[in-house]
Amino acid sequence: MSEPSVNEIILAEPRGFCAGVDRAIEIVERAIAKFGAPIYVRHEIVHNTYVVNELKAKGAIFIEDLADVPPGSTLIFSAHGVSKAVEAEAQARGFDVFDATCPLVTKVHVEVAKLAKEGYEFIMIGHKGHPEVEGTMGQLTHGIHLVEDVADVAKVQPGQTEKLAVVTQTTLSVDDAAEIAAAVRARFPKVREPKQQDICYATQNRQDAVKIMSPQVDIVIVVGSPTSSNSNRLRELAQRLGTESYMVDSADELQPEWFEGKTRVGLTAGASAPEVLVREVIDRVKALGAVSVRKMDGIEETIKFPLPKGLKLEDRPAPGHIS
Ligand code: 0CJ
Ligand code: F3S
Repeated sequence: MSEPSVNEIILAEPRGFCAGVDRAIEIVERAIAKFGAPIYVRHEIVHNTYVVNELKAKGAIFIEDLADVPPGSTLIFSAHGVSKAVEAEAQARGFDVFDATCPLVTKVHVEVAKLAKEGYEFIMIGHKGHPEVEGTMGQLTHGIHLVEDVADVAKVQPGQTEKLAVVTQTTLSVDDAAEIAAAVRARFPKVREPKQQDICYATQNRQDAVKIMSPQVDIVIVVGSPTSSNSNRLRELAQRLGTESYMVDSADELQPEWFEGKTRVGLTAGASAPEVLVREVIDRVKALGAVSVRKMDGIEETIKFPLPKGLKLEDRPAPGHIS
């Protein structure tokens, strides 16, 4: 067995937290600061073990079923969004609700509601069972059909084909989604597509960075949790580009044998993975011999989303509201 030979770490740019994740975490932290613990959160606020554990320690309680939330509680919806049914149940139970749904997911929800009123049915491209897909599909009671891959496009059976629109999950593989959308277009030539794709800027930018980085390195490490769609897509992309690639939830998961015979290590992080974990991975890879850390050139992200009303340290909103 050869000795680890790592020499350089190349950091993808951009990587890690996006504006929607920053906002979602800040909503939970501000709610705890303003109203006191416990604050209930429906689903992991973002798909990251470290973030969730930190917020648990501060007083957040993560639940899936609203029946587990005591009456009179403050409840936060995760960044992935919720269905109309979940929204209605939260209102019926009288919780103080703060909505941490990423505004770019809400934009998709709004588009679905608007076109549905005009008589459209939808083909949704996404991963079955993912909370964002459940939330977006759950904007309607019927007329929204999920396709996960090109094979599904041949099988989907909309009620009509005159008014059909495509929507997607925000965190898909850009290339896979384009291929599936092309298959939808081929089968339903009149299909309406979003003016701007639903895949968000953060997903696009992190995948673009991996495309530039992968050919320059011998191994790619992605920091992200197993449940994180966008993080999984980064690992998969590097692997497809021919670079051995691993995803780790923390530095402890790094295996020294991965680095044997590798000189340059590419490092990136999903949109829900904090920079502190990237720093820990850097330290661990340095211990394997890396002497330099180089940041790639890349797009600078300046987008920032406003917080919901009622969390700007003003008056407490009335019970039963959704902000
Ligand atoms: O769905 C979203 C609005 C993305 C949230 C941030 O990433 P993450 O890892 O929590 O969620 P995905 O599984 O959707 O990537
Ligand atoms: Fe929003 Fe995209 Fe981040 S949808 S939460 S900006 S990954």
